[in-house]
Amino acid sequence: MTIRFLTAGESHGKGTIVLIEGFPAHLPLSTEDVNLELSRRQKGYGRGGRMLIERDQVEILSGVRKGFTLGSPITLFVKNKDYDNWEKIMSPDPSNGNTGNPLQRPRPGHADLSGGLKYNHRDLRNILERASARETTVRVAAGAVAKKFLNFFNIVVQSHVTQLGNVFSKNKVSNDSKLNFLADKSPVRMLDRKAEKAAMSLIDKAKEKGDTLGGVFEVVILGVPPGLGSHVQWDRKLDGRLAQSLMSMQAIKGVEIGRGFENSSKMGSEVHDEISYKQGKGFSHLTNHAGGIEGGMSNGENIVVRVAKKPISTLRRALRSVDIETKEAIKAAYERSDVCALPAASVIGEALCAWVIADSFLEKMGGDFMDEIKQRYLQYQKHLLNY
Ligand code: EPS
Repeated sequence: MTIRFLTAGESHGKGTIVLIEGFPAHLPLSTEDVNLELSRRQKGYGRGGRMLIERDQVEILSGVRKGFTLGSPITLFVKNKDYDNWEKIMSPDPSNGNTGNPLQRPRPGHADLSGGLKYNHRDLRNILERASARETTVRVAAGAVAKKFLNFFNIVVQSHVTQLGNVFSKNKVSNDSKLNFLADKSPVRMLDRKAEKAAMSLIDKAKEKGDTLGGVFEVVILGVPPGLGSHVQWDRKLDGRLAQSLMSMQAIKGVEIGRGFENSSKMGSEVHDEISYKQGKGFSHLTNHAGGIEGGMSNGENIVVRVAKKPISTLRRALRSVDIETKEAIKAAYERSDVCALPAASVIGEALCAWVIADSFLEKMGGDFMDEIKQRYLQYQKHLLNY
């Protein structure tokens, strides 16, 4: 690991913050670069009342001077506008109002009960505030920095939704550099217009019923050189690192690289990507069923990762639960929620993948400032052609 980040913040607290460490110097970086990604995360059909309140904007607190990174830790802060409505309940200062009614009815599928048991909290708000997907705001901010870095080396991270509930997008995308341009135009990040319409009407139906939806999104990364990650040790494998990062996103229950699950029912001869060579271009594969990763290393093809998100666990038509104080069977708590946040998850997935690729790229190339890294990358590209 050459770069790392930590986030902090509660969903209805003052804001969320990310501390980024190890990023090289002389990378051009502006608040606009980050805000662009933050606004992409806020879009999507099926969001609830909260997104009408928030207008996420980053404040760069450290590590950037006059538009360039310094090589020192970068801190990015995003204010929660909703804090104004929650200040009394969430304030760190005990003399500034009381905590409101304790939340005692854990939601099935959320962190409420497990967290309450683990940390011995009797007000489950103390768990849900941090478990909330609001935290992904600053993961996307960190991802925006990684994306800016990768763009320097013509590595582009994009995504689209392939399935929402039981609606499947028929578009097969692997190497379209306009993928994000097209997906950004769709309220559900789908490229198949028929499926998009069906998905939106499914969201309407779920909303009417007080229910929620999940689905699958796909991240496609173009321009990754072979040799990122390593076969030699378990925690250096690129597929493992991508899966860990994506699985750490709220509500994610499945990750596959390439056609991971589909391939498992096929013969080896149908699955493995045959190798070819062209003078002046080097090695490549005739297909990309492996999703650009073999032996824990990028193989030079596009990296394709699919991610399954479960339906949101806060339901207006609440599910059965138990009051943690009275032990009575009772319906779970409900304040407000999104019906579907899959399009946002797709943008978050891009950010997480961008981070892992930037980390493994820096690990391979080394260097503390952009020109140094660029020189090393040029050298590596020469090596790949001469191999
Ligand atoms: C979330 C619950 C909702 C979502 C939130 C994640 O927030 P609230 O409880 O304030 O209505 O809107 O997502 C965001 C705030 C966001 O920025 O994405 C949850 O429980 O995970």
